[in-house]
Amino acid sequence: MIDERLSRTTEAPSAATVSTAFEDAFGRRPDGVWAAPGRVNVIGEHTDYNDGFVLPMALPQGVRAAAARTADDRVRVVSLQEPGEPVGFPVDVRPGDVTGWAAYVAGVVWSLRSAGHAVGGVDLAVDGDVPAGAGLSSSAALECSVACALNELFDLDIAPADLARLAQRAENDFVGMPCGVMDQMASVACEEGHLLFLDTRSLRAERVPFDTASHDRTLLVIDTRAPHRLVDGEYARRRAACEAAAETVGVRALRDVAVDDLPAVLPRLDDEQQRRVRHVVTENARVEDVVHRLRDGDLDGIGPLLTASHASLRDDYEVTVGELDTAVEAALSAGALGARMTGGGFGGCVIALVAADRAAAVFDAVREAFATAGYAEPTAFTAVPSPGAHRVR
Ligand code: GAF
Repeated sequence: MIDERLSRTTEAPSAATVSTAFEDAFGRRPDGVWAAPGRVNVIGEHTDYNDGFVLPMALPQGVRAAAARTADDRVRVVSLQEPGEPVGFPVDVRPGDVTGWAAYVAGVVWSLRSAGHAVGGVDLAVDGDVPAGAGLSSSAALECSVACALNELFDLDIAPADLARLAQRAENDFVGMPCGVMDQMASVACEEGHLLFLDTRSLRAERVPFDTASHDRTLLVIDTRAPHRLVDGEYARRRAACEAAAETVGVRALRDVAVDDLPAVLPRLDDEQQRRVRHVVTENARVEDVVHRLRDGDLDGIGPLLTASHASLRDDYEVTVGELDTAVEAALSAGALGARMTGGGFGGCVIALVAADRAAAVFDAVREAFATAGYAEPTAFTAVPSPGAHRVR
């Protein structure tokens, strides 16, 4: 039995609410409503921009976008999370023209049009319930809800993986965040009840069943509410170190280095690169190990691999902060089978695999440890693998 405090605190943004917001802003009904989810990554962190493996699942939380074509060549967008007049821009918007939250929307319009897709004028209303800044991919959910809406409204017929790449390009080249493709692929390609085992080089995906309830287990997501610190600069720096190391080693990407290659490869790199490379290479191996165990029905067996991933992110990749380490340690001390930070790091969330009847006790232990350390009060919810992006109405 799950403690009530750990069930979702917010109602899913409803199609009716976002449709009403659209009608209030634009004085007519939308042509349709599309939904795209946020995600948690079960394992495979900072591997996607190294052409490696990831294993995310979609969350029930996400963004809904109500949209309708217009006769002119302008885009207007309102957000229920950012009350105010619609943000407007021409369809031939360019990087730098729009900043703030609407840049994620403008970036998708720019990215699709830059790839030759005939996107015309459109009105949009968006509503989301992915906590912003928690590392649960609220930006990818926004990008992908808009990308799906444009794809259908303008009959573009873009395949999901291509849509994810275009949304990633919006974030890389319009917003200026050099992310990999995991979050956008998770948003468009995840399926209910499954993890997405994704090869980020080929974008080949396998859906791996993930039914924690049938094992009396729960995946607890603990939001440390630690403010993201230095995220953009540090993320870009990690990425650059990996790319430089790949060049030194003479491989296309670190994905091409195996664990057995490490003794020969590491001495050729500087100290910082050695640590980064060791993380990426061992993390890819852990993802494959987790997938093998899940295919064999060994859910508890993934626990130590999750914990090892956290240690590697803390010691070698250096993207954790005190709140993340404290949450993991407290969860493990209270009996979690495994725990790790999820997402880019420097704040955000921890996931913990726990016996279902221990979920509340594990969360209480984290709260107590946070109170002792003088950290802000964390929040938590239990996550189930939810559907990827789809049209709601
Ligand atoms: C962020 C990025 F957006 C992803 O592409 C990925 O690199 C992740 O950090 C780390 O695994 O969510």
